[in-house]
Order: sequence, then structure tokens, then C-alpha cells
Amino acid sequence: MEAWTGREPTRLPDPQGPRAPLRLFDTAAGRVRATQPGPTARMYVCGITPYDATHLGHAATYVAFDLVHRAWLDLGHAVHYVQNVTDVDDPLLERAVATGRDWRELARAETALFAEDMAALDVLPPQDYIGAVESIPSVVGWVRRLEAAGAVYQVDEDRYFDAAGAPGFGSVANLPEAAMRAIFAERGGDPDRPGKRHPLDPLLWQAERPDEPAWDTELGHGRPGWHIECTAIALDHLGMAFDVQGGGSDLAFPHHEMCAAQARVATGRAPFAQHFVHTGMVGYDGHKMSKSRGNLVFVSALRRDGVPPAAIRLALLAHHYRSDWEWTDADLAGATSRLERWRAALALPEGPAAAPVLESVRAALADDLDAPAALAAVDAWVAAALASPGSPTSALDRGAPGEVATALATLLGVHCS
Ligand code: 5CA
Ligand code: ZN
Repeated sequence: MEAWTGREPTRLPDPQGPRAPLRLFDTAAGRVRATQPGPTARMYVCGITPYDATHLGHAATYVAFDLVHRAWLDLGHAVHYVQNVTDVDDPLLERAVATGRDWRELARAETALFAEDMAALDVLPPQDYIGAVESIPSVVGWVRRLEAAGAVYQVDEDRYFDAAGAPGFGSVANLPEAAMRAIFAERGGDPDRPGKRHPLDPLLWQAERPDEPAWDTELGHGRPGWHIECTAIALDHLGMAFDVQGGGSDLAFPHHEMCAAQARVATGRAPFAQHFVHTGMVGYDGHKMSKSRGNLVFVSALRRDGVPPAAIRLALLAHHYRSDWEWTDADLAGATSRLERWRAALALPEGPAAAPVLESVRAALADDLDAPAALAAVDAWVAAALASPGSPTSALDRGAPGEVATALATLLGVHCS
């Protein structure tokens, strides 16, 4: 699939001392650990299921991983970023039926709108942007490898992965069995289907259902299960032991647990990813913002109302990526006035030196993406710049506003001009 295009980040000046690595909370380890990429950092972030427009919860998640992308680039790594689009799955097919639309046309329209929203929010694009439908031949190949490893069984014509029998199953989300069962049922699983070896085993391949799309393959006429889609795409494009597997906290279980277990069994190697990184859930009106509940604030609607995308981005960055938070009108009002202050300071002919604020922003982001601390450091520079007219010119730097503007665009993806 074609991803959107992004504005190329600028190379920023190196600091005096050694560079701190990017540290991120790893769900599997339960603590913050340094990322240690090679010359090319490798990241897989789960993409959308395109049956509705991008809401602020999605945007918060993709902006958080965009900070990872930008931090690695700033540290001098190349970044190989892969993202999928779940362009065939139950919720998409159900929405298409409910609205009388062709499922392909619905997926195409919502994928295009997502790309527009991501470009507007200055989220850097993935190099590989891969749909589930185009991955079907690859999925078939990976299911075959799981079969060769003896990890697949059939219930009627459907194929299941023997997850419960996989070594290390449970090591990503680290949840007790009872919690796994409850969540599995909520998030697309079928724990109660008779004939399964274990309630938590996920579907790998689903034989054709009436009125649903299906593809003719060696596995029969059907379509892939959800988790194997991301296992296949990540392994095809990144291989094992890539640096970060990312998504919202609702994906830790079962999705990332299953993806990792399938990959370990299919390849005989471990780990699937070095870090499993999860963003908090954005809520609205008392509940997690979700397409199924319908309590949504859309990025495209805010843009249509004339809200500058940089203000939306600032509103998202004002919350730490791991916290669950609730969107209110005050978020937007605060971000809009912050953007105005920043723009006013950056338009001044001179300001306090840029190097200290650049270092503060870098340090905050390296510390598990502490964007709120980064914004506070910029606020302090902005306040000093706005207070500075009349102070002795020797304390001010003529190049500083331009240098700070470049640093903000590069590290935070906030373009103020
Ligand atoms: N296609 C699958 C992943 S393979 C999927 O979960 N799609 S999605 O459209 O439902 O979600 C896309 C991304 O947005 C996921 O990482 C999900 O965890 C995240 N997300 C969904 N709702 C929220 C929310 N309210 N707050 C934060 N992130 C969210
Ligand atoms: Zn996924």
C-alpha cells in the first residue's frame, strides 16, 4: 500500500557530551529499559482497522511512536518502520453490512482519510505499509510453518494456533489466566467454541462464511485470523528480534501475546521484539474512545473546524503516552494558546540560547518519552523569549528562535511556522 509522505526531519547539532540512549517502558519486562538498536532501528506498530475515521485515541498512539521514530533518527540511526492495515476483519465487514457499503470501498476510503490525518499531524510515514489482503499469500506460508512445527489444529474447517502449548505463552502481557480469558472474549476471541484444545487458542485461518469474502489458498477457501496477519508482516519485513513492537495497551493481550507466540514457534527463535511498548487509552465522555462505542472525536472533524494540526498534536503531547486520559475541550483550548505563545516567541528576531532547551527536550524524550516535560522546557524558553525585549542584547542570540523552531519540528514534530 502507498503510505503518506512526511516532511524530512532536519539533522540537529550534536551535543557536547555523550548521547543518552532512548529508554522505553517494556510491557514484557515490566520496567523502563534502554533501546539498543543497531545502525538501523526496526519498529512495527499495529495499524488501523479502517472502518471509521481516525479518532484522537488512534492519533495519540501514532504520535507516541512518531516520537520514538524521531528520537532514533536524532540519535543517528536509520529507522525501518513497518505498519499494517487490517483491511479485512470482522469489525470492518460488520460495519460494511450495517451501512450498506462495499467492504473494500469502506476500507479504501477510511485508509485514505487516515493517511491525510497522519500527514496533517506530521507523523512520519512507515517505509513498509502493508495491508492484510495483500499479505494473504504470506500468511498462508507462515501458517504452513506453524503446521510443520505441530502447532496447528482444526475445528471443522477452521485452523487454530496451539497458543496455550507454546513455550513462553503469557510472557508479553504477563496477565493471570482469569484475566486473559476475560479479555480474550472481549477482544475478538472465541474462548467457548467447542472443539478447541484450550479456550485461549486463537484462530489462524477461518473457512469461508456465507456472504463474507474468502480467498482460494492451500489452506482452503477462507481468510486469515487477525494475529497471524501482524506476525507475518513483521517477520517478512523485519525478521525476529526487532527493536519495538508497538500499539495501544488494548493490544498487549491477546494481540501482541499471540503475534509473539506464533513468531517464536514458527521460527524456533526468540524474542519476537526487544521491547513491547504500549500507549494508554484516550477516553471521552467517561469511556475509552472506541469505534464500537461511538464516543469519538475525529481528527478530520477538528481539522474541518479549522483547528491547526499542530495544536491537535500539542494537545496529545501534553499527556504522557502511557497514561490513560480523557479528552476535554480544555485540552484543545490549552494547546491552542500554547501554540500561539510558541509562535509569537519563535517569530521574535532573537531569544535566549537554543542549546539548553534542545538538550532539555532531548533528555525528556529519552526518558521514556516524557513529552509533557519536553513541552514544559519549551514553555520556559518561550516565556523567557517573550519577556526578553528590553533585556541587554548580549544575553540574547539572533539565531535562537530559528534553531528552536527547527528542534521542535524535528524532535516533537510540531511545526510552528
Ligand atoms: N488493526 C488493529 C491492530 S493490528 C487495530 O487494533 N486497529 S484499531 O483501528 O482498532 O486501532 C489502531 C491503533 O489505535 C491500535 O494501536 C489501538 O491500540 C489504538 N487505539 C484504539 N483506540 C484507542 C484509544 N482510545 N486510545 C489510544 N489508542 C487507541
Ligand atoms: Zn497488529
